Parts: sequence; structure tokens; C-alpha cells
Amino acid sequence: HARSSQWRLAAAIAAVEVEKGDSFDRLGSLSQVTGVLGCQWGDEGKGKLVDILAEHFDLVARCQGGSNAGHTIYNADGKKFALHLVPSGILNEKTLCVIGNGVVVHLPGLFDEIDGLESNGVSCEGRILVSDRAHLLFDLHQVIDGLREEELGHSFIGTTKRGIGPCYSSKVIRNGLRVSDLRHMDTFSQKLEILMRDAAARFKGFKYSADVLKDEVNRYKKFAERLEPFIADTIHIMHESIKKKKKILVEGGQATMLDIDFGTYPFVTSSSPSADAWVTWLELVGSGPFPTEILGKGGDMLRVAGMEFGTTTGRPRRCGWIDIVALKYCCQINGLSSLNLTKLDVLSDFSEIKLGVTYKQIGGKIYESFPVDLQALEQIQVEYEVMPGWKCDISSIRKYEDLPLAARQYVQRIEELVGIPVHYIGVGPGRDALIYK
Ligand code: 2SA
Ligand code: GDP
Ligand code: MG
Repeated sequence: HARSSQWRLAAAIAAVEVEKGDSFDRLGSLSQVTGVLGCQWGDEGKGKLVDILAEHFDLVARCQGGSNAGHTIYNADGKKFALHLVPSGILNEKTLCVIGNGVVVHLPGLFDEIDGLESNGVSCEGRILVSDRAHLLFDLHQVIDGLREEELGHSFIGTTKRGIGPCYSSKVIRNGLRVSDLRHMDTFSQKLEILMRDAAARFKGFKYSADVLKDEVNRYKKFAERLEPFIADTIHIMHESIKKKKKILVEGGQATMLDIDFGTYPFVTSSSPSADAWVTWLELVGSGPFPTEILGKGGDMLRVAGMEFGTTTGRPRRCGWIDIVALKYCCQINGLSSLNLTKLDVLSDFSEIKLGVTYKQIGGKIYESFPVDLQALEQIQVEYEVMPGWKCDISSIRKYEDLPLAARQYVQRIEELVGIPVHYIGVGPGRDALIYK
């Protein structure tokens, strides 16, 4: 996102090889299991790359997060789609889309999304599978998300208020309900009652009553019928697909710097958007430190050029220069082999472009890696390298060699600093606006 949108810009995203030893040849010979994940704070443009790569894969799977994700993609006619729970492979008609067990599923939101896709001619039934082990995210989780943010006052996290933290809390504290519970409406009602009573006991603002429970159960009876054809044992399906040598693309939501373990805790989401999750879970923007943030006019310039407003919430995103220290940290955690440098085009109006290359402590000592300590992060002094801008429109360029020299030098410098090649460069939001390097 914004913070996320942190010039997430650059390098934001990365295509990762999971199987060691495979050659990564841009398109065509991608590994059997490949992933696209965020390497800044989210909204790097993951959805666009997933949409483009989808035709080379049999399955596109989401493994974490929920409708806090917002992926903006365009079909071949330039029609815009904003996806939240449905994987970004849905526009490619041969791709099977999997919502894995680690995702938290808000059914009203999912059905709205499916209705929106179908009314635009995209068929969904038989093409989307929802794990029977995925947890259900109820409206009550969204209410609690808002109440908790209010309670936190000035220390608010800046969540998307989509109920993500509360739903993962339910999962871990073990009062959650799963998709498979929809097949047992008798016990569903008892379990939901416990969940509602727990919420009412914890939050004064949350009112429990037998009528509220009854209405919600009746609503979910209808959802259960509608969801039935989508429910699947996705763990079995994933394993069978691997055995049959099918190609799987994992679509990350959020980003490594928002990871519950590796991110800027507590200003993180409640899941693991990093590569480790694939194994098991196959102006109010987020608060928290953002060392290379550009405040004032420069930030506004980036926000407008990059249309940096949340896909889910519409909130203005925080913008900043590429953060090489954070990017290197994300590359280490995820074992990346290549990068997609997104949104190079939005830098076109700047006469100077900065790269945040070093974090220094107040005494001048250099941090070797991304620091854990939030106070330290707030006080960090970022050292920048400054490169000349190219000051011309690059959005219609499709060959790397045709980019202005200054733009190529910027890309090369990122490769040198991070030590990983850039294989894709985004020069616009459209599907065709991608340079293969
Ligand atoms: P949450 O809602 O509990 O996951 O929020 C916790 C933190 O994670 C950040 N976060 C995000 N940051 C940017 N984009 C996100 N998704 C939407 C999108 C956002 C939108 O993809 O466009 O519409 O603004 C996303 N999801 C979670 C959040 O800012 C908190 O810092
Ligand atoms: P995601 O959450 O990582 O999938 O990213 P979002 O879709 O939330 O936000 C990325 C925004 O940037 C969307 O509006 C995309 O259409 C847009 N985008 C993606 N790549 C590029 C690019 O190379 N240039 C420009 N100008 N916009 C891009
Ligand atoms: Mg997004």
C-alpha cells in the first residue's frame, strides 16, 4: 500500500522460483510452482503480473489474507477489474483459481465479486475453488476491527477494517468457523453463538442478541447453498496437481514488510505474505514507519502520477522513494531470483530520482540489515543515492533498449544494489505495459 505503495514502485514485486535449479526464462519456462509476492508494503502491482503470467499456469492460488487485498487488473479490452478475494488469474479462462486454506473468506464480499465478474462476462462457477479448511470471516469481525482501531486511539494500526486481524485471532484462539462448518448448520449456529458472545464479552460496542444470531444463521444458510459448488479439498487438489506436473502460480496478498513475523510489527497484517506461507497456507492509511516516505509536494506528485489510492478502501497511499534496505531484506527472506520493477513510468516527471541505500543510526552507525526496533526505525536517517531523471514519457515503450539511458541506469543500479536481476519492468497499469528484460 501506499506505505506499502512505497515506491513499492520499484521492485515492489518479485517473481520467485521455488524449485531450485530450474532456469527462469521470463515466460514459457517458469518453475512448476512460481509465486508473485510483495517486497515493500503492498500494492506494488502484484495483480497485474499474476494476470499476465496466468496463461502459463494451470492454477492460480491465493494462500493468505482476505479481502484486505486489492488487485487492479485490466482485460484485453482495457476493462478494469478490482479483485479482493478472487485470484487475479480469473480473467484467463483456462486457469483454475484456488482460494487456499490460509485465506480468510468473507462470503458476502466473495459473492459480490463473483456477481461483478459474471455480469462482465467472466464465468466463475467451476473455475474458483474455495478450501473447505479456510476460515469464515463474518461481518462481526469487521465490526470488531473498527472497534479495536477506535480503542487504540493514536496508536491505531491503520487496518483496512476488513476484519482480517479479528478473523485470524478467532482462528488462533480456536473459536473460528470454517467453510466446512457450512455443511453442518446445526452446529454452525452453536459455534457462531459462542463467537458472538465472545465478541460481546470483549467489546462493549458489540451487542449480542438471539435475534442477531438467528438472522445471521439464516443468511449463512443461503450462502452455504450458493457456495457448495465452489467448496473443495484444495490440499488434495494441490498435491494431485503437483504430481500431475501441472503449473501453479501463487498470488501473494499484502507484502513481506506487512508480514506478521518479518514486517514492521505491530504495523503489519495478521497473516504471512512471505514465501514461507506457501507451505502451510497454501487519510488513513496504515500507520507505522516508512523511512523513505516523501511528504509534501513530491509525495503528492507521486500519488497523482501513480494513482495511489487503495484498491479496497480508496484511501490515499503513502508514497516514497525505493527503499533498497527493505528490498534486500525481502529478497533474503523470500529467496528471490528475479524482480518486477513496477511503475517506472510514474517517475518520469522527476528531474532527480533517489534511492534509499543505507540506514544510519543517530550516532552515524550503519545498520547491516533491516532493524526490528520500531523506535530505531522512526529515528533512522536514510542515505540516498541521487540519479538523474529521464523527464520524458516512457509509457509506450516496450523494449528495454528503447528506454532512455537514465531509466536504464536506474534499473541497473537497483540490480547492482540488490544483487538480483530485474526481469520485468512496468510502464503503465495496462496488461501490455510491461517490458521483458
Ligand atoms: P489489515 O486490514 O489488518 O490487513 O491491516 C493491517 C496492516 O496491513 C496493511 N494492509 C495493506 N496495505 C496496503 N494495501 C492493502 N490492501 C488494499 C489494496 C488496501 C487499500 O491492495 O489496495 O485499499 O488501501 C493492505 N492490506 C493490509 C494496512 O495498511 C495495515 O498497515
Ligand atoms: P497489488 O495489491 O500489488 O496487486 O496492487 P494494486 O492493484 O492494489 O495497486 C497497484 C496499482 O498500480 C494499480 O492501480 C495498477 O493498475 C497500477 N500499476 C501496476 N503496474 C503499474 C505500472 O507499471 N505503472 C503504472 N503507472 N501503474 C501500474
Ligand atoms: Mg493492492
